[in-house]
Amino acid sequence: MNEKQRSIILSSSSRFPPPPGVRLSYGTAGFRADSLLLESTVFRVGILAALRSLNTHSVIGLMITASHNKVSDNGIKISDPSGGMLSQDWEPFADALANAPDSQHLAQLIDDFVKKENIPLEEAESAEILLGRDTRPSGESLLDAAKQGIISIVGAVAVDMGVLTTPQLHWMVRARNKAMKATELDYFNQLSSSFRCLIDLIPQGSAVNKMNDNVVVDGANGVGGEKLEVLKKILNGLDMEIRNSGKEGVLNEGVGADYVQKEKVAPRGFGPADAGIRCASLDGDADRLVYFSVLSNANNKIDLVDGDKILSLFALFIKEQLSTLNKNEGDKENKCYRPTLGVVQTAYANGASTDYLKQSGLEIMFTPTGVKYLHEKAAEYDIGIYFEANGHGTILFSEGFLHWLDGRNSELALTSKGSEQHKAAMRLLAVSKLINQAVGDALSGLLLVEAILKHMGWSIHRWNELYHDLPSKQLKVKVVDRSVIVTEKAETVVVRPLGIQEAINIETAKYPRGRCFVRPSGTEDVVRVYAEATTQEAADNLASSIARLVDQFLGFGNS
Ligand code: G16
Repeated sequence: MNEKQRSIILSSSSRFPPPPGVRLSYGTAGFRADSLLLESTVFRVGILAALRSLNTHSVIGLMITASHNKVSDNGIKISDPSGGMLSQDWEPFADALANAPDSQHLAQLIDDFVKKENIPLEEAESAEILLGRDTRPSGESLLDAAKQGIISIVGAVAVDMGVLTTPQLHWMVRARNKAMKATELDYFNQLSSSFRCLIDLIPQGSAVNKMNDNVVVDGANGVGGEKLEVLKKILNGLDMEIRNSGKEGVLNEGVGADYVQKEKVAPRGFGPADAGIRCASLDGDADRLVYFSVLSNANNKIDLVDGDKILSLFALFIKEQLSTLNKNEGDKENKCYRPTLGVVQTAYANGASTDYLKQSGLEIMFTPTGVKYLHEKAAEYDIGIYFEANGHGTILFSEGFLHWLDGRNSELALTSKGSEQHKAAMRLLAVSKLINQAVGDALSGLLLVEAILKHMGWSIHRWNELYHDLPSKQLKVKVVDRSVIVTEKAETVVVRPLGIQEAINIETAKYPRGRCFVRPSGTEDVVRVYAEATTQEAADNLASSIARLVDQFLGFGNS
């Protein structure tokens, strides 16, 4: 790098010194920590984004959010040109940048990386980074740190897109790089028009009216609630009430998808009066979605309809449309395209969901936790549906399949307009526009769930009856150093520290249909424990005994 560039980096980075004695690592979805520790990291990720933009000749996105974490935390997620998460190849560089001890080391790291990757620095190339933030109070100053990092690279421009959901920012990055309309209004218009299209295609005379039309949404007191209020104004065909939209309560405190899914209780603002109503919950940056219905006679207890069931609903619908589309077509060339259809889950998927999907004839793949892994796997199919049980997921359509589908749709419009086959083609096209192709998106996911339930004429109870979840329990254990745990086989086996997996196996074998795994969180400073068994009591006991084991092996000895 030339002297001018070097001196800009040296002088700007000296204003953002790293906090002493703190080591941050790029986790499940970027960097996350107490917001007071993050300025330097966010500044440096700004530099990384500018280099990534130069390297890919594309627009990159930076989202200031800590998603489901508490309001005093913050973090930064990076969107690659495709709208997906930062390429995993760059994660070690992100780690090294975040932990460079001073400006000199930082400049040297950048210089070495630029040379190694052949990044066209100082070659009159321009870089553009879209910036978004959630509603956290620390967001504005961190966004400023990101901007300073970006403009430390000569030729790089930062564009502040304001307060957004994470999936909106990823959608915009993808749209910009595909030369498509990419404003927030374009996003809302695409969602509302494709939703309307699905509603208009609902079969006449089906049980449509039998279901309750109203959905009540918990906005986690975050950006998702705010954005839903905007979307609601232009939506036609959905009766939606939004609670916890952030005007009063605290972000993610007793509200939101993570709380509802992990605690299996109703969020604040919901109670027995809501029994029987279809309810949904978003997380703090609106990239997760779960449904629930409040039970009438129990203390805030709910029937949880989690990401696994959303996946099952989507998979059923897609399969049904594909089989209608290919009906009577035999193997006629060009008319009948049998796309590869696959679903992707993690070890957190309830065993009953996996059994159900297998029985439905679907191909299932498993990856470690983190959408970066699931998304990559799902992209291997013509239609790849991925969901984490926590409600993060989407449906990916390959370019090749969409190209064929577009052509088939035009052909059917000429030869058999309005036929069942034609409608199936139109529905699949509408789904591909409604569901976010960049990343899991609670807003677009919610609209798709609502459209499919209307199409099927299903209540939330009918949907929940697809299969019965095995009782499960999740716990968090505070340990001295969570990075000591190393797992493999999609996080189902601990290989380090030695001996812990054997102890887990012995404990798990005591429970009929028992299943259990532990893994270090990539967003919180804890080790997570998941247990499943045939009764709730057994799942609770198994989780507690494994949590004790984790504590014995690597804890503070405080179980
Ligand atoms: C992020 C990731 C998700 C992951 C979650 C929890 O979600 O995007 O894929 O499931 O973290 O990760 P961990 O168990 O490692 O803490 P979010 O919604 O918090 O950004």
